[in-house]
Amino acid sequence: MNQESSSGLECPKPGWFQAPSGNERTWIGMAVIWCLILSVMMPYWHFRGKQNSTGEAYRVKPADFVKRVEAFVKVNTGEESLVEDGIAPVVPAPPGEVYLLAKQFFWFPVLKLRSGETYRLHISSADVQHGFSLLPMNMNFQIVPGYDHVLTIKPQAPGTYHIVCNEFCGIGHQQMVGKIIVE
Ligand SMILES: [Cu+2]
Repeated sequence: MNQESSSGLECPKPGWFQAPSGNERTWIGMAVIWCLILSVMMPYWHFRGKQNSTGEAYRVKPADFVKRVEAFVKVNTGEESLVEDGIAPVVPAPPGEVYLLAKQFFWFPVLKLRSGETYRLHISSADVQHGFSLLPMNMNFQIVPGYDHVLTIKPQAPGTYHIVCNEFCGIGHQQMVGKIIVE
């Protein structure tokens, strides 16, 4: 019988499977053990890790979130705002709801927050999935369109923090850098 299919692929001969041995067996074993360790650590880090969010998120239509960001910027762009790098930072009064939009290929707006104050930071995407990575803190969150991710934050030290996108989101991904100023 001709075992060749119409696509030109051949069926493997009976008895083709051989149990892994030697180095292959060692590597598979290491991978399985590592998977088991991470299966335990992922829930553990959810409760104990300093850089993990509490998972507070709400459904929102991307267009509605954009409107909320625009309203937030309009209300909070007062005389206190200074133009830095050509972009006026938004200076929200604490404590309050603060909005940040991820969009191909920028973060909007630039936020100016006060050290020691508590804010509820809403982050979402207007288009595709992005990655929020706050530097130099190394705090990382997935930003998925359709979800309003809320982080309760309390900036600890004055300075300029940069937000980079760490999820490849398109041809201009590497330009996607935002800023949070803490004073
Ligand atoms: Cu990106």
